[in-house]
Amino acid sequence: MKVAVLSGGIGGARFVAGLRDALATGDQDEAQVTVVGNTADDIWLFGLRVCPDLDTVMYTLGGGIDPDRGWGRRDETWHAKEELAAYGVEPAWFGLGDRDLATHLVRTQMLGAGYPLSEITAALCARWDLGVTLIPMTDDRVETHVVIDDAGAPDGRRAVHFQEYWVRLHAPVAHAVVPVGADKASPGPGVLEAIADADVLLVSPSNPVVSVGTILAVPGIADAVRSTGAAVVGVSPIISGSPVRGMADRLLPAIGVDVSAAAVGVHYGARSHGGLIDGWLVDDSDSDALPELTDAGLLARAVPLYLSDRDTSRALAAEAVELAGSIRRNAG
Ligand code: FO1
Repeated sequence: MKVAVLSGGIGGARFVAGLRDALATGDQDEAQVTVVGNTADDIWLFGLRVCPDLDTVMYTLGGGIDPDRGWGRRDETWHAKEELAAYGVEPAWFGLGDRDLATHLVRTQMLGAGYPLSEITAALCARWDLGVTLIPMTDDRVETHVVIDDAGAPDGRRAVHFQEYWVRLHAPVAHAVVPVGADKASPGPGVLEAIADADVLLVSPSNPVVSVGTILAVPGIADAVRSTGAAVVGVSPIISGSPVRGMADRLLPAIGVDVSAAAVGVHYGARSHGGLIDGWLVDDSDSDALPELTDAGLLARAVPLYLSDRDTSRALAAEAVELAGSIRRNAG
């Protein structure tokens, strides 16, 4: 069985880890999982190219992630960061650990040698033995910028890079989210094929605006999702009106979507109504949303959605695969 997943960082990575566990214990033939990773969070820091969502998936699946932070490396030290701060070099607000720096040094060196991000990602992942294939959504530059209030600016607003918005500014009110460069980007190698050839396409519980939204903003990818023969199942990133983690509650209003499991499902839309998904999983606590989702043409189920550990991640992934299976059976 071929499974493709659209994933951002922490939540998506944990979901994919659960999926790998769920498929390993199932009686399916050897399942192949391809993760299309968001690259719009990527940033140049100290001359190094940092790809937070790709690295979070790579470290999480490879066992190198710091389990408490959910990002960066376990057993990390921060000597380089301390030395940079001692030199007064900015930005001091982004935590680059010593082990993590090696990843960015390899990536930057390979970029300088002319390798595309897709080949660099494959080279980095070879060390980690993920059990899934991780490919960037595009090899081209796409960077999410967020428009926020700025009393000092002429029109009272300014755009900041997503990492500054999230890590330094702690997600203030957002007026717009702009994936800079998306309109000129092409899907990365293997992306359209992974989506088209999949039996199951899963939209992970990542941020619908700056993770899934940015993947879908790369021209061609949303159309590939609409036309794939796969059963497409999404997992709500919102439980009882709040994001499981991160800042989706700050960014959804910027695109006019309410902060609820139902609103995000309707935002993605049922493929039978011209949208992007067939099935939608919400948390048990949001089961009152099921009628609205059904009316919108979605095959919706309420299941335990909170990813607290490997068992809950595996159980959630198994529910998503099961719903996809029933969609495929119904489709005949
Ligand atoms: N998130 C933080 O809240 N603070 C940090 O200092 C930080 C550093 C960092 C370094 C490498 C990396 O791969 C991720 C890092 N993140 C940090 C998380 C990152 O901002 C998010 O994972 C994504 O960009 C949003 O999902």
